[in-house]
Amino acid sequence: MTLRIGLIGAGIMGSDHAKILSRDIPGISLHHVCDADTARATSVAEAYGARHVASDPMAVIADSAVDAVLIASPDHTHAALTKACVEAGKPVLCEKPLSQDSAECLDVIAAEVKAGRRLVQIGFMRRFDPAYVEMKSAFDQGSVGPALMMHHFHRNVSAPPSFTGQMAITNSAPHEFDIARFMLDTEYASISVFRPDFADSNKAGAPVFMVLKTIAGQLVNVEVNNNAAYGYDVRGELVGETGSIFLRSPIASELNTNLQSITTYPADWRPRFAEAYRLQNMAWVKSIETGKPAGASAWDGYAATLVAEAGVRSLKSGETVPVALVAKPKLY
Ligand code: ISE
Repeated sequence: MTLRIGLIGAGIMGSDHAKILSRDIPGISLHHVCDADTARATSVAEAYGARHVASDPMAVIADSAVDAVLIASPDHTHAALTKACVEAGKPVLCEKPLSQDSAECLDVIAAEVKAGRRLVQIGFMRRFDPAYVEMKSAFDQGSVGPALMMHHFHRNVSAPPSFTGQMAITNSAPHEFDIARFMLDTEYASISVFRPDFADSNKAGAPVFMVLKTIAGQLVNVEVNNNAAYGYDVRGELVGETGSIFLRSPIASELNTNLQSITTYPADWRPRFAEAYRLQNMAWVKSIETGKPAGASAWDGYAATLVAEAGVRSLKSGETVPVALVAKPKLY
């Protein structure tokens, strides 16, 4: 059986997903590609063998030949499109964040609860990244004892042109919010957000430094710097009572020359997390075949968005903002 995929959004991530699905994942075909820019949709459709092109995402969701949908359109469209997929009974992999508004996430959750089955996977691909997987397995085996702290830094060369307002907190940081709660298997109690005094806060993706407390009392700090200039760089460390687990980026080679050792940085997240995306998309397709959900759920999407929302409030008020989730539905 071939699983026919509808792709909504044919920009940077949409075309990358089309490539991964067509090149690396057996048993699927790209059937329908949608983008507001039909030339862009056509070029992705032609490159990866999709027969149908649309500019209206609802046409993809309604297409009876589409078995499952991958959403990689702009952030503000994610929740409504994900909800439409759930209402159409179609499995959906939605890029992060599920929304920048936690109320919209709750709408998606309500739709999924009504459907009575898990249909939504959120693209928190780091859960599949071999380095984070190793960190989790070492931690779960008790190698460093109970967790005390987690450090994260997340740097991009420059903020994409689509970045506005507080997207360092609402678009980039949700990866960190998700991976730390996944790693520590807990939720957050509060967040405080700081910005260096001399940073131009009008600049899209202006740097932020956040300190979160989990309900178990652990501390999590996150630096997001979307204009770091030198390369794409994500690191982390989980500090336990008897040791620490440091996250290393995969390095293929190291050049030793002129009394130096040189490694290179990727220009953005795609090479760094290429394997994570591949494994995530594979797990998604497998979860549709087996009916067993994989990866981050709509609930996880809501949890990350709720923290981001509290983070934006903290940045504006200068106060520590509590985070209080609604009761978790049994479905999750
Ligand atoms: C981007 O949207 C991503 O998801 C990347 O993984 C992240 O590193 C980047 O900061 C985001 O803007």
